Amino acid sequence: MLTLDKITSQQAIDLEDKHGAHNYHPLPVVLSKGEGVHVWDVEGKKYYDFLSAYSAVNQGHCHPKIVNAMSRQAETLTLTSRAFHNDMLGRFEKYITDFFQFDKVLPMNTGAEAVETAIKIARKWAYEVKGVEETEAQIIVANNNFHGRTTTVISFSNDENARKNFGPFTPGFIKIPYDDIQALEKAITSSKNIAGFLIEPIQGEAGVYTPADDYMSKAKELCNKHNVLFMADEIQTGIARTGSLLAVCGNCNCENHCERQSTYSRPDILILGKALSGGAYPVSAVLADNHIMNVIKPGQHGSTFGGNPVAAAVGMAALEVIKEEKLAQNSRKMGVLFRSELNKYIENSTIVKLVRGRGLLNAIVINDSQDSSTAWDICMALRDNGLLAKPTHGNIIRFAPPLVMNKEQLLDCVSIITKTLKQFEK
Ligand code: IF1
Repeated sequence: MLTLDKITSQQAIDLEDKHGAHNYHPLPVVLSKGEGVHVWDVEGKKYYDFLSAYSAVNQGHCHPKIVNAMSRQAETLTLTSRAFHNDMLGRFEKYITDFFQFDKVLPMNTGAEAVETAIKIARKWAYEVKGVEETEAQIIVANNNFHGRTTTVISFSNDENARKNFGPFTPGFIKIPYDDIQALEKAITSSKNIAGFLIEPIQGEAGVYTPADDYMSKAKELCNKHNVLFMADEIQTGIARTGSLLAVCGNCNCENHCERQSTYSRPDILILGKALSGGAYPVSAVLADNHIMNVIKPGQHGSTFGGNPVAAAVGMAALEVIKEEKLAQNSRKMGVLFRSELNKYIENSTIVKLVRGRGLLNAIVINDSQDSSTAWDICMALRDNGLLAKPTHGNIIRFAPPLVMNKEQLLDCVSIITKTLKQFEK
Protein backbone atom coordinates (compact mmCIF):
# COMPACT_ATOMS: atom_id res chain seq x y z
CA MET A 1 0.00 0.00 0.00
CA LEU A 2 1.37 3.41 -0.94
CA THR A 3 1.59 5.67 2.08
CA LEU A 4 -0.49 8.40 0.45
CA ASP A 5 -3.19 6.19 -1.09
CA LYS A 6 -6.66 6.85 0.27
CA ILE A 7 -7.58 4.31 2.93
CA THR A 8 -10.77 3.38 4.72
CA SER A 9 -11.33 3.85 8.44
CA GLN A 10 -11.00 0.13 9.03
CA GLN A 11 -7.70 -0.05 7.13
CA ALA A 12 -6.31 2.86 9.14
CA ILE A 13 -7.34 1.23 12.42
CA ASP A 14 -5.86 -2.12 11.36
CA LEU A 15 -2.54 -0.49 10.45
CA GLU A 16 -2.28 1.17 13.85
CA ASP A 17 -3.25 -2.03 15.57
CA LYS A 18 -0.57 -4.06 13.77
CA HIS A 19 2.32 -1.58 13.66
CA GLY A 20 1.75 0.84 16.52
CA ALA A 21 2.36 0.37 20.24
CA HIS A 22 -0.94 -0.19 22.02
CA ASN A 23 -0.56 2.72 24.43
CA TYR A 24 -4.00 4.17 23.62
CA HIS A 25 -7.59 3.01 23.31
CA PRO A 26 -9.06 5.59 20.91
CA LEU A 27 -12.70 5.97 20.04
CA PRO A 28 -13.06 4.16 16.71
CA VAL A 29 -13.19 7.12 14.36
CA VAL A 30 -10.50 8.02 11.81
CA LEU A 31 -10.18 11.72 11.10
CA SER A 32 -8.60 13.19 8.02
CA LYS A 33 -9.64 16.83 7.98
CA GLY A 34 -10.46 19.65 10.38
CA GLU A 35 -11.74 23.20 10.08
CA GLY A 36 -12.91 25.41 12.92
CA VAL A 37 -15.21 23.46 15.25
CA HIS A 38 -15.53 20.55 12.84
CA VAL A 39 -13.59 17.44 11.87
CA TRP A 40 -14.29 14.92 9.10
CA ASP A 41 -13.56 11.19 8.98
CA VAL A 42 -12.00 9.49 5.97
CA GLU A 43 -15.46 8.52 4.68
CA GLY A 44 -16.46 12.20 4.71
CA LYS A 45 -18.75 12.18 7.77
CA LYS A 46 -18.68 15.52 9.59
CA TYR A 47 -18.48 15.87 13.38
CA TYR A 48 -18.37 18.56 16.01
CA ASP A 49 -15.10 18.16 17.90
CA PHE A 50 -15.85 18.24 21.64
CA LEU A 51 -12.35 17.37 22.78
CA SER A 52 -10.19 19.87 20.85
CA ALA A 53 -7.20 17.54 21.20
CA TYR A 54 -7.45 17.93 24.98
CA SER A 55 -7.72 21.72 24.70
CA ALA A 56 -4.85 22.21 22.26
CA VAL A 57 -7.13 23.32 19.43
CA ASN A 58 -8.76 26.23 21.30
CA GLN A 59 -8.46 28.47 18.23
CA GLY A 60 -10.26 25.91 16.04
CA HIS A 61 -8.85 23.37 13.61
CA CYS A 62 -6.42 24.63 10.96
CA HIS A 63 -6.85 28.28 11.87
CA PRO A 64 -5.70 30.12 8.70
CA LYS A 65 -3.64 32.69 10.58
CA ILE A 66 -1.74 30.00 12.49
CA VAL A 67 -1.34 27.73 9.45
CA ASN A 68 -0.04 30.67 7.37
CA ALA A 69 2.47 31.65 10.02
CA MET A 70 3.61 28.06 10.22
CA SER A 71 3.95 27.43 6.50
CA ARG A 72 5.66 30.76 5.79
CA GLN A 73 8.21 30.06 8.51
CA ALA A 74 8.59 26.41 7.43
CA GLU A 75 9.59 27.59 3.96
CA THR A 76 12.16 30.01 5.38
CA LEU A 77 13.93 28.43 8.34
CA THR A 78 12.78 25.56 10.56
CA LEU A 79 15.52 24.78 13.03
CA THR A 80 18.89 26.08 14.10
CA SER A 81 19.10 24.51 17.55
CA ARG A 82 20.04 26.89 20.35
CA ALA A 83 23.72 26.62 19.40
CA PHE A 84 22.99 29.63 17.19
CA HIS A 85 20.48 32.45 17.46
CA ASN A 86 17.52 32.64 15.10
CA ASP A 87 15.62 35.78 14.15
CA MET A 88 12.24 34.56 15.47
CA LEU A 89 12.95 33.40 19.04
CA GLY A 90 13.57 36.84 20.54
CA ARG A 91 10.41 38.20 18.96
CA PHE A 92 8.39 35.32 20.40
CA GLU A 93 10.00 35.77 23.81
CA LYS A 94 9.14 39.46 23.86
CA TYR A 95 5.62 38.75 22.62
CA ILE A 96 4.77 36.05 25.15
CA THR A 97 6.37 37.79 28.14
CA ASP A 98 4.45 41.00 27.31
CA PHE A 99 1.28 38.96 26.80
CA PHE A 100 1.46 37.22 30.17
CA GLN A 101 3.49 39.87 32.00
CA PHE A 102 6.50 37.93 33.17
CA ASP A 103 10.15 38.93 32.88
CA LYS A 104 11.29 35.78 31.12
CA VAL A 105 10.24 32.65 29.26
CA LEU A 106 11.91 29.29 28.75
CA PRO A 107 10.50 27.65 25.60
CA MET A 108 10.08 23.87 25.31
CA ASN A 109 7.92 21.61 23.14
CA THR A 110 5.53 19.34 25.04
CA GLY A 111 3.60 19.95 28.21
CA ALA A 112 5.43 17.29 30.20
CA GLU A 113 8.77 18.88 29.28
CA ALA A 114 7.51 22.24 30.49
CA VAL A 115 6.44 20.69 33.80
CA GLU A 116 9.88 19.04 34.12
CA THR A 117 11.43 22.43 33.40
CA ALA A 118 9.35 24.09 36.12
CA ILE A 119 10.35 21.40 38.62
CA LYS A 120 14.04 21.87 37.79
CA ILE A 121 13.78 25.65 38.13
CA ALA A 122 11.95 25.36 41.46
CA ARG A 123 14.51 22.95 42.89
CA LYS A 124 17.45 25.08 41.76
CA TRP A 125 15.77 28.17 43.17
CA ALA A 126 15.27 26.37 46.49
CA TYR A 127 18.99 25.53 46.76
CA GLU A 128 20.44 28.73 45.39
CA VAL A 129 17.99 31.38 46.56
CA LYS A 130 15.89 30.00 49.41
CA GLY A 131 18.84 28.17 50.97
CA VAL A 132 17.48 24.64 51.17
CA GLU A 133 20.17 22.03 51.70
CA GLU A 134 21.08 20.26 48.48
CA THR A 135 18.96 17.18 47.59
CA GLU A 136 16.43 18.06 50.30
CA ALA A 137 13.95 20.14 48.24
CA GLN A 138 10.29 19.08 48.27
CA ILE A 139 7.50 20.03 45.91
CA ILE A 140 3.87 19.81 47.03
CA VAL A 141 1.39 18.41 44.51
CA ALA A 142 -2.30 17.45 44.61
CA ASN A 143 -3.84 14.00 44.63
CA ASN A 144 -5.28 12.93 41.27
CA ASN A 145 -3.06 15.39 39.43
CA PHE A 146 -2.19 15.03 35.77
CA HIS A 147 0.99 16.77 34.66
CA GLY A 148 2.29 14.47 31.92
CA ARG A 149 3.97 11.14 31.42
CA THR A 150 7.71 11.41 31.99
CA THR A 151 9.33 9.32 34.69
CA THR A 152 9.60 12.20 37.16
CA VAL A 153 6.08 13.44 36.49
CA ILE A 154 4.48 10.01 37.02
CA SER A 155 6.50 9.74 40.21
CA PHE A 156 3.91 11.97 41.86
CA SER A 157 0.83 10.68 40.07
CA ASN A 158 -1.63 8.44 41.86
CA ASP A 159 -2.99 6.88 38.72
CA GLU A 160 -1.89 3.27 39.16
CA ASN A 161 -2.23 2.57 35.46
CA ALA A 162 0.12 5.44 34.63
CA ARG A 163 2.70 4.33 37.25
CA LYS A 164 2.70 0.57 37.63
CA ASN A 165 6.03 -1.05 36.77
CA PHE A 166 7.61 2.22 35.67
CA GLY A 167 9.55 2.72 38.91
CA PRO A 168 11.90 3.46 40.59
CA PHE A 169 10.47 6.93 40.95
CA THR A 170 11.89 10.39 41.57
CA PRO A 171 11.66 11.39 45.24
CA GLY A 172 10.94 14.86 46.56
CA PHE A 173 7.17 15.22 46.20
CA ILE A 174 4.49 15.56 48.86
CA LYS A 175 0.92 14.72 47.87
CA ILE A 176 -2.03 16.45 49.50
CA PRO A 177 -5.79 16.42 48.79
CA TYR A 178 -6.93 18.84 46.07
CA ASP A 179 -9.04 21.84 47.03
CA ASP A 180 -8.07 21.54 50.69
CA ILE A 181 -6.41 24.70 51.92
CA GLN A 182 -5.81 23.33 55.43
CA ALA A 183 -3.89 20.39 53.99
CA LEU A 184 -1.75 22.82 52.01
CA GLU A 185 -1.03 24.93 55.07
CA LYS A 186 -0.07 21.84 57.04
CA ALA A 187 2.27 20.61 54.29
CA ILE A 188 3.85 24.01 53.72
CA THR A 189 4.54 24.54 57.42
CA SER A 190 5.73 20.96 57.97
CA SER A 191 9.20 21.59 56.57
CA LYS A 192 11.68 24.30 55.66
CA ASN A 193 12.53 22.46 52.48
CA ILE A 194 9.46 23.23 50.40
CA ALA A 195 10.48 24.63 47.01
CA GLY A 196 7.09 24.92 45.38
CA PHE A 197 3.43 24.02 45.13
CA LEU A 198 2.55 22.61 41.69
CA ILE A 199 -1.16 22.76 40.91
CA GLU A 200 -3.77 22.54 38.13
CA PRO A 201 -6.30 25.39 38.62
CA ILE A 202 -8.95 22.90 37.46
CA GLN A 203 -8.11 19.20 37.41
CA GLY A 204 -8.81 18.09 33.84
CA GLU A 205 -8.03 14.40 33.84
CA ALA A 206 -9.55 13.92 37.28
CA GLY A 207 -12.90 14.80 35.64
CA VAL A 208 -12.87 18.60 35.31
CA TYR A 209 -12.80 18.98 39.05
CA THR A 210 -13.30 22.67 39.80
CA PRO A 211 -12.07 23.82 43.24
CA ALA A 212 -13.63 26.45 45.51
CA ASP A 213 -13.50 29.95 44.02
CA ASP A 214 -10.93 31.12 46.54
CA TYR A 215 -8.70 28.02 46.52
CA MET A 216 -6.12 29.45 44.13
CA SER A 217 -5.92 32.84 45.82
CA LYS A 218 -5.58 31.31 49.28
CA ALA A 219 -2.96 28.86 48.02
CA LYS A 220 -1.05 31.72 46.48
CA GLU A 221 -1.20 33.66 49.75
CA LEU A 222 0.14 30.69 51.72
CA CYS A 223 2.97 30.20 49.23
CA ASN A 224 3.88 33.88 49.46
CA LYS A 225 3.85 33.85 53.22
CA HIS A 226 6.18 30.83 53.46
CA ASN A 227 8.53 31.64 50.58
CA VAL A 228 7.30 28.76 48.44
CA LEU A 229 6.91 29.05 44.66
CA PHE A 230 3.31 28.97 43.45
CA MET A 231 3.49 26.95 40.22
CA ALA A 232 0.40 26.84 38.01
CA ASP A 233 0.09 24.13 35.37
CA GLU A 234 -2.19 25.94 32.91
CA ILE A 235 -1.36 23.57 30.06
CA GLN A 236 -4.99 22.51 29.80
CA THR A 237 -6.84 25.32 31.57
CA GLY A 238 -4.91 28.27 30.15
CA ILE A 239 -5.18 30.31 26.96
CA ALA A 240 -8.89 31.16 27.19
CA ARG A 241 -10.21 27.62 27.74
CA THR A 242 -11.96 28.38 31.03
CA GLY A 243 -13.40 31.77 30.05
CA SER A 244 -10.44 33.90 31.09
CA LEU A 245 -6.98 34.09 29.59
CA LEU A 246 -5.70 31.93 32.44
CA ALA A 247 -7.78 29.96 34.94
CA VAL A 248 -5.84 31.72 37.73
CA CYS A 249 -7.36 34.99 36.44
CA GLY A 250 -10.53 33.90 38.22
CA ASN A 251 -13.53 35.97 37.25
CA CYS A 252 -11.83 38.39 34.89
CA ASN A 253 -12.74 37.98 31.25
CA CYS A 254 -10.51 40.55 29.62
CA GLU A 255 -8.30 39.35 26.80
CA ASN A 256 -5.24 40.81 28.41
CA HIS A 257 -3.53 39.07 31.14
CA CYS A 258 -3.39 41.81 33.73
CA GLU A 259 -2.94 42.41 37.41
CA ARG A 260 -5.93 44.67 37.92
CA GLN A 261 -8.47 42.21 39.08
CA SER A 262 -8.40 41.12 42.68
CA THR A 263 -9.11 37.51 41.77
CA TYR A 264 -5.85 37.10 39.90
CA SER A 265 -3.56 34.64 41.66
CA ARG A 266 -0.37 35.37 39.80
CA PRO A 267 1.82 32.28 39.70
CA ASP A 268 5.53 32.53 40.41
CA ILE A 269 5.97 29.95 37.67
CA LEU A 270 3.41 29.69 34.86
CA ILE A 271 3.40 26.55 32.70
CA LEU A 272 1.77 26.62 29.25
CA GLY A 273 1.48 24.19 26.34
CA LYS A 274 -1.24 22.78 24.10
CA ALA A 275 -3.15 25.85 22.79
CA LEU A 276 0.04 27.90 22.76
CA SER A 277 0.21 26.60 19.19
CA GLY A 278 -3.51 26.20 18.54
CA GLY A 279 -2.72 22.54 17.99
CA ALA A 280 -0.53 23.16 14.97
CA TYR A 281 2.81 22.25 16.47
CA PRO A 282 4.22 21.23 19.86
CA VAL A 283 4.97 24.48 21.70
CA SER A 284 5.25 24.79 25.46
CA ALA A 285 6.70 27.40 27.75
CA VAL A 286 7.60 28.21 31.33
CA LEU A 287 7.29 31.83 32.44
CA ALA A 288 8.78 33.42 35.55
CA ASP A 289 10.39 36.64 36.73
CA ASN A 290 14.14 37.25 36.75
CA HIS A 291 14.74 36.45 40.41
CA ILE A 292 13.52 32.92 39.69
CA MET A 293 14.43 32.28 36.05
CA ASN A 294 17.97 33.57 36.47
CA VAL A 295 18.94 30.43 38.40
CA ILE A 296 19.20 28.69 35.01
CA LYS A 297 22.59 29.22 33.37
CA PRO A 298 24.01 28.06 30.01
CA GLY A 299 24.24 24.29 29.68
CA GLN A 300 21.90 23.54 32.56
CA HIS A 301 18.66 22.97 30.64
CA GLY A 302 17.32 22.98 27.09
CA SER A 303 16.13 20.98 24.10
CA THR A 304 17.01 20.68 20.41
CA PHE A 305 13.62 21.93 19.24
CA GLY A 306 12.66 24.29 22.10
CA GLY A 307 12.32 27.84 20.79
CA ASN A 308 12.71 26.89 17.14
CA PRO A 309 11.63 29.43 14.51
CA VAL A 310 8.48 27.56 13.48
CA ALA A 311 7.34 27.23 17.09
CA ALA A 312 8.07 30.93 17.64
CA ALA A 313 6.02 31.99 14.60
CA VAL A 314 3.18 29.64 15.48
CA GLY A 315 3.16 30.67 19.15
CA MET A 316 2.80 34.36 18.32
CA ALA A 317 0.03 33.72 15.79
CA ALA A 318 -1.84 31.44 18.20
CA LEU A 319 -1.84 34.07 20.97
CA GLU A 320 -2.81 36.82 18.55
CA VAL A 321 -5.88 34.82 17.50
CA ILE A 322 -6.97 34.51 21.14
CA LYS A 323 -6.87 38.28 21.52
CA GLU A 324 -8.23 39.28 18.09
CA GLU A 325 -11.18 36.90 18.22
CA LYS A 326 -11.92 37.56 21.89
CA LEU A 327 -11.92 33.85 22.62
CA ALA A 328 -11.84 34.19 26.41
CA GLN A 329 -15.10 36.15 26.30
CA ASN A 330 -16.66 33.72 23.85
CA SER A 331 -15.57 30.74 25.92
CA ARG A 332 -17.13 32.31 29.00
CA LYS A 333 -20.41 33.17 27.25
CA MET A 334 -20.74 29.83 25.49
CA GLY A 335 -19.84 28.01 28.70
CA VAL A 336 -22.64 29.69 30.65
CA LEU A 337 -25.09 28.83 27.87
CA PHE A 338 -23.87 25.23 27.64
CA ARG A 339 -24.20 24.53 31.36
CA SER A 340 -27.58 26.21 31.64
CA GLU A 341 -28.97 24.25 28.67
CA LEU A 342 -27.60 20.96 30.02
CA ASN A 343 -28.89 21.73 33.51
CA LYS A 344 -32.40 22.06 32.07
CA TYR A 345 -32.01 18.55 30.70
CA ILE A 346 -30.47 17.14 33.88
CA GLU A 347 -33.46 18.25 35.99
CA ASN A 348 -35.42 15.35 34.52
CA SER A 349 -32.57 12.95 33.82
CA THR A 350 -31.73 9.72 35.57
CA ILE A 351 -28.60 9.03 33.52
CA VAL A 352 -26.73 12.31 34.11
CA LYS A 353 -26.00 13.44 37.65
CA LEU A 354 -24.53 16.88 36.99
CA VAL A 355 -22.61 19.13 34.68
CA ARG A 356 -19.63 21.12 35.95
CA GLY A 357 -16.82 23.24 34.62
CA ARG A 358 -15.81 26.76 33.69
CA GLY A 359 -15.84 28.41 30.29
CA LEU A 360 -15.72 25.66 27.69
CA LEU A 361 -13.99 23.10 29.89
CA ASN A 362 -16.93 21.06 31.14
CA ALA A 363 -17.88 17.54 32.06
CA ILE A 364 -20.99 15.57 32.81
CA VAL A 365 -21.01 12.93 35.50
CA ILE A 366 -22.86 9.80 34.48
CA ASN A 367 -25.14 8.14 36.99
CA ASP A 368 -23.62 4.68 36.94
CA SER A 369 -20.85 2.74 38.69
CA GLN A 370 -17.26 3.93 38.12
CA ASP A 371 -16.34 0.84 36.14
CA SER A 372 -19.45 0.59 33.96
CA SER A 373 -19.11 1.25 30.24
CA THR A 374 -21.97 3.75 30.11
CA ALA A 375 -19.79 6.83 29.46
CA TRP A 376 -17.98 5.00 26.67
CA ASP A 377 -21.28 3.81 25.17
CA ILE A 378 -22.65 7.35 25.25
CA CYS A 379 -19.52 8.61 23.47
CA MET A 380 -20.02 5.96 20.79
CA ALA A 381 -23.62 7.09 20.33
CA LEU A 382 -22.52 10.74 20.26
CA ARG A 383 -20.07 9.78 17.52
CA ASP A 384 -22.87 8.19 15.51
CA ASN A 385 -24.88 11.38 16.00
CA GLY A 386 -22.01 13.58 14.78
CA LEU A 387 -20.22 14.77 17.93
CA LEU A 388 -16.88 13.53 19.28
CA ALA A 389 -16.14 13.40 23.01
CA LYS A 390 -14.11 11.11 25.20
CA PRO A 391 -14.81 9.60 28.62
CA THR A 392 -12.39 10.33 31.41
CA HIS A 393 -11.90 8.64 34.79
CA GLY A 394 -14.91 7.20 36.56
CA ASN A 395 -17.76 7.54 34.09
CA ILE A 396 -17.25 11.21 33.35
CA ILE A 397 -17.47 12.73 29.87
CA ARG A 398 -15.38 15.81 29.14
CA PHE A 399 -16.88 18.43 26.82
CA ALA A 400 -14.28 20.86 25.49
CA PRO A 401 -15.05 22.17 22.00
CA PRO A 402 -12.88 24.70 20.17
CA LEU A 403 -13.49 28.20 21.55
CA VAL A 404 -14.51 29.58 18.15
CA MET A 405 -17.92 27.93 18.53
CA ASN A 406 -20.85 30.31 17.95
CA LYS A 407 -24.25 30.27 19.67
CA GLU A 408 -26.09 28.55 16.85
CA GLN A 409 -23.49 25.78 16.67
CA LEU A 410 -23.47 25.38 20.43
CA LEU A 411 -27.26 24.96 20.57
CA ASP A 412 -27.01 22.44 17.73
CA CYS A 413 -24.47 20.52 19.83
CA VAL A 414 -26.67 20.69 22.93
CA SER A 415 -29.48 19.15 20.93
CA ILE A 416 -27.20 16.34 19.68
CA ILE A 417 -26.05 15.69 23.25
CA THR A 418 -29.54 15.69 24.80
CA LYS A 419 -30.96 13.59 21.98
CA THR A 420 -28.18 11.06 22.56
CA LEU A 421 -28.57 11.05 26.34
CA LYS A 422 -32.29 10.33 25.92
CA GLN A 423 -31.34 7.02 24.27
CA PHE A 424 -29.76 6.02 27.60
CA GLU A 425 -32.46 7.10 30.04
CA LYS A 426 -33.97 4.21 31.92
C1 IF1 B 1 -2.27 12.06 26.70
C2 IF1 B 1 -5.26 13.63 30.12
C3 IF1 B 1 -5.89 15.82 29.40
C4 IF1 B 1 -2.15 18.24 31.07
C5 IF1 B 1 -1.68 19.04 32.10
C6 IF1 B 1 0.55 18.57 31.51
C7 IF1 B 1 0.16 17.77 30.45
C8 IF1 B 1 -1.21 17.58 30.23
C9 IF1 B 1 -2.64 19.75 33.00
C10 IF1 B 1 1.20 17.10 29.59
C11 IF1 B 1 -1.64 16.71 29.16
C12 IF1 B 1 -3.10 15.44 27.91
C13 IF1 B 1 -2.10 14.37 27.61
C14 IF1 B 1 -2.88 13.41 26.77
C15 IF1 B 1 -4.22 13.37 27.37
C16 IF1 B 1 -4.40 14.73 27.93
C17 IF1 B 1 -5.17 14.76 29.17
F1 IF1 B 1 -6.46 13.11 29.96
F2 IF1 B 1 -4.39 12.70 30.01
F3 IF1 B 1 -5.19 14.14 31.35
F4 IF1 B 1 -5.89 16.81 28.63
F5 IF1 B 1 -6.69 15.89 30.39
N1 IF1 B 1 -0.35 19.17 32.30
N2 IF1 B 1 -2.80 16.27 29.00
O1 IF1 B 1 -3.47 18.08 30.87
O2 IF1 B 1 1.24 17.66 28.31
O3 IF1 B 1 3.18 16.33 27.51
O4 IF1 B 1 0.91 15.71 26.74
O5 IF1 B 1 1.95 17.85 25.96
O6 IF1 B 1 -2.64 11.36 25.78
O7 IF1 B 1 -1.45 11.69 27.57
P1 IF1 B 1 1.85 16.83 27.07
